[in-house]
Amino acid sequence: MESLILVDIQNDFLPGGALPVPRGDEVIPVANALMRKFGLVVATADWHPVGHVSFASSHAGRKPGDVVMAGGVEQVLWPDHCVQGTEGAEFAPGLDASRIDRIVYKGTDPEIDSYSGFYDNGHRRSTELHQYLLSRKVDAIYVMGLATDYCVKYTALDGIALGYTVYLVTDGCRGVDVNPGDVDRAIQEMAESGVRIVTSADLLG
Ligand code: VGL
Ligand code: ZN
Repeated sequence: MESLILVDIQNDFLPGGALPVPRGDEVIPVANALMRKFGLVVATADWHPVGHVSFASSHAGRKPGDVVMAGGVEQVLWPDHCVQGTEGAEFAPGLDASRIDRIVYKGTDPEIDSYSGFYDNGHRRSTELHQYLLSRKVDAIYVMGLATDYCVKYTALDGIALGYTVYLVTDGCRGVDVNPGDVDRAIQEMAESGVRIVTSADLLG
């Protein structure tokens, strides 16, 4: 069984949002087209409590982009984003959410961040994503969404480590590129780890 995994296609990651991914809105039509081709669609949602450890505002004297230790791992600090229950945390309005079979919430632990849809950044606790995919007999996942160099990358790499066949749908992703080249390096790293790089045209054609 194959599953489409939509990573964090939420208002705060779109232009005008709290943590805007440049051209992040361009992934929405790709997601809508691909959802029609898959029998199973899972969407992850970044879902932080107020005062989350990944927010620069939670650390006195720190600003977005600074790096601190949190939960035993390095944590890049971000503007407040995807706070549980806020409009910024909702899926993009143009996303055909009626086709989503399961939503997996992540980043809910106040003390540690979670880029991957599978585990927190310290690999201490898992979300229910792996269990859910196992229960649906999924062996191949097609990953797309936001942001290429963070949540998409770590979801794809954990998928490989867990034994899935993992495809990255490149035109369905946009990245933050905090340091120019981060997106290209992320794709390179995924490819070297065994992620198969495809475009939506390969799947829709
Ligand atoms: C993400 C930074 C902070 C992402 C989430 O979805 O890639 N990036 N939280
Ligand atoms: Zn986040």
